[in-house]
Amino acid sequence: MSTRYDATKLAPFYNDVSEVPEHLKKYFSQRTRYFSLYDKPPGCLLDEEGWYSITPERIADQIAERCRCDVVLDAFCGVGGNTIAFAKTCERVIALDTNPIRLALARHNAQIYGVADRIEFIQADYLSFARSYLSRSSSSSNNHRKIDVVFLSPPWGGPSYLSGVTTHPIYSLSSIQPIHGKALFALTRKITPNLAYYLPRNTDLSEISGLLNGTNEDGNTIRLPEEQVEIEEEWMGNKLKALTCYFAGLAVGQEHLF
Ligand code: MGP
Repeated sequence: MSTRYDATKLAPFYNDVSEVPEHLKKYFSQRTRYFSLYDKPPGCLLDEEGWYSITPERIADQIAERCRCDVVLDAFCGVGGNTIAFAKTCERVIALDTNPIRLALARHNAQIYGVADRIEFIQADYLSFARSYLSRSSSSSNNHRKIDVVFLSPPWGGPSYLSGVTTHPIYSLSSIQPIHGKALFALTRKITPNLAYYLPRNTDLSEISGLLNGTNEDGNTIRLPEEQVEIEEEWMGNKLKALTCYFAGLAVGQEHLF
């Protein structure tokens, strides 16, 4: 790898399980599922949040295939699992994260995969980015760049998302960070209707279908004519890992809405 951008001092690279903190060991044992090139020198790097929230590569590749387009926005890029996959199927990837270290790790990992030059890494809070993007688009500025697809893989509130607060561990979109998952959806739909939303496997399905019955803060309805949401279960072997929800032109049978 060319060392145009070296992040090796920003996070430890673990060679052996004995070096890994106890609470990260279960994730380390899945390292090559996260990054098949984990060991390729100088080695993929993950911070703690990266270890527990990265999308396994096979799932990320499948999502990226479904999101094939010119410009995709990865709103919460983390250490780059999805961003790298998008760079294989899309012309251009805009990758946002609020955390500069995580962004540096994502760029480092993208270099290992040889795709960094297709990605624009931006240190930004997605909510501010979205609002400023929308205000620029309403002023119809010429240098406004169209975003075709937005991918949302926000923080779910930590690795305890499965435990729930009741005897029925159903996950509610109200636990999504940094704002209610419904509000995050409504804001994003103003950028593009074509969005993919990566959610916990125990998410309340009625909340997901209810996303299409909401209104934006400006009172506009969110649903396109006859639109439905497609929910894809992401399995690895016999384990269900997560759900990906496809909206508008990303859902099978709704390509005309793209
Ligand atoms: P998991 O169930 O916490 O881990 O996460 P594991 O070890 O795969 O599951 P186990 O049941 O085998 O023990 C499953 C997947 O959910 C992870 O691989 C991530 O892709 C995703 N994920 C987990 N968390 C806590 C988050 C999160 O906060 N945000 C996002 N976007 N994805 C997450």
